Amino acid sequence: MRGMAYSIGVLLALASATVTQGCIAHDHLVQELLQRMEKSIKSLNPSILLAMNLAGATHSHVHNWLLQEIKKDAVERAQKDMTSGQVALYILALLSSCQDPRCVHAMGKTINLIPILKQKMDEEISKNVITWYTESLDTLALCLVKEYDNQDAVEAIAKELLNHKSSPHVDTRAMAVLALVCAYKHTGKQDLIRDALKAVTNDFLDEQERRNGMIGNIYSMGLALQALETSSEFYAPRKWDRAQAFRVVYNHDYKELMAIAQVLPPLVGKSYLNAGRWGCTATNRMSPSQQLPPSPMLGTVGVPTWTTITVQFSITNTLKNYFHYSTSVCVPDNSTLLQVMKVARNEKPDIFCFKKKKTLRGPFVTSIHGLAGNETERTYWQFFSCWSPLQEGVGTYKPKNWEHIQAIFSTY
Ligand code: B12
Ligand SMILES: *[C@@H]1O[C@H](CO)[C@@H](O)[C@H](O)[C@H]1NC(C)=O
Ligand SMILES: *[C@@H]1O[C@H](CO)[C@@H](O)[C@H](O)[C@H]1NC(C)=O
Repeated sequence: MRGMAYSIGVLLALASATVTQGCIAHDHLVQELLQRMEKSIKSLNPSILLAMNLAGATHSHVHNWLLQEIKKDAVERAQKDMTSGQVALYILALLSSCQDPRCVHAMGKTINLIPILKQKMDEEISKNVITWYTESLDTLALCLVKEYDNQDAVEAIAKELLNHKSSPHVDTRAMAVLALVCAYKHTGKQDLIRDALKAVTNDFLDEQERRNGMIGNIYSMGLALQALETSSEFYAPRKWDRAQAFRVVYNHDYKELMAIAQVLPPLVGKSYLNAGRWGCTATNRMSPSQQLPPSPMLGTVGVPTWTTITVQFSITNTLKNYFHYSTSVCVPDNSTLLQVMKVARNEKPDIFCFKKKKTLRGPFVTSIHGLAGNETERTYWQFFSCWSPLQEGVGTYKPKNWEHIQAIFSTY
């Protein structure tokens, strides 16, 4: 492998005439690293799921398995056993998997990771046990889920970067750069953040020039590349010799899982900042066999490029005996909840069967999984988006991508 990695480095160092060849070699390296990661997964690791998603490797069994296990683990352990940094990584991993970290559902339980993260972060800050790396990672996760109410942390990170310009590790400063780049647009402290980002990124560029491409050590390169890739507006007009830095990475034969997981995203032009807004609809395309014929009512002329969304649907009855089932379905964007339920029924008829009746307001769901509401007993199927009751019926309500819809057998 070292030989291969070396020749890739040489290839990429060549002039633009060989760009195509370079790309092919580069793709091989990415594939090779992905395979290594998949083969050597021994324990649950959100960073690996995150890297796979950013690299677009979302179709393997390993990926699906990992996602399910990560969700289970989050539901079981986030509150009790995890540090704020771990919760933050789980949030990034889930976000990049097009899952809503506010509504993680596994094994019959649903949790919201955001308040858990905030609470743990506050606790660790007040006990002074938090590291700058963790505080930055937490801030990044909160920023990616659009929670901007932790300005104190943002400010503290920026000040730390300015006061101790080169003392924290490259990894720590790189993570801080990612957090601050995300926070920059949503803060009142733009001057402070700009100064901090300018200082750190210039410091990285200086070090790279001095050390022939190396910033920190070979294991900080992943995060350092991510940081420089996303912060060019803060070191402009200075230019980054990207090729020089990448050559260091190409010439190293990465073996450790975590090192691979951090270096893969920049190799595919991504950073952890892409965990949030990365094209979920693009990765969740329906397989041809699942596709519904285009509805003539939608009147789309050009067809087959509609986007799809993933909706989680679960049904729970705790009133009469007990049952709980959950599934994810892929439907065209703009589908109603009724369409979601029909896809779920098609895929698993014996579980997600349901009946409805026509009313003046539209379809009313009378029974699910063979269990019907009853006026004498004052029971009915109530619908929720996560834990908020829907304010519309299944015939008109249109779930969003990643939304978790629950039908819960309830009384009124
Ligand atoms: C009582 C009531 C219920 C009762 C009805 C049972 C009963 N035996 O009374 C129960 C608790 C079952 C119920 C359920 C729901 N309801 Co309701 N319900 C009402 C309420 C307060 C009065 C309806 C009524 O009695 N009208 C008088 C009778 C004589 O007229 P009716 O047409 O025969 O009424 C029937 C239908 O309205 C039907 N029904 C009741 N709710 C809904 C909702 C939908 C979407 C449909 C298609 C039918 C339906 O049940 C009524 C009795 O059989 C209305 C308020 C309102 N402004 O209308 C909300 C109302 C109709 N419900 C509403 C909603 C959202 C729901 C749910 C979807 C809530 C949820 N999160 O699950 C569920 C339906 C889920 C499903 N299984 O499909 C909304 C509908 C809004 C909209 N955009 O259309 C309303 C307007 C409340 C609101 N948000 O202000 N509801
Ligand atoms: C969504 O569906 C409604 C009908 O249910 C239609 O009127 C509307 O144009 C559709 N919007 C898009 C963006 O397809
Ligand atoms: C509703 O429940 C009552 C009392 O449990 C029962 O007698 C009745 O048959 C039920 N109605 C329907 C339609 O199932």
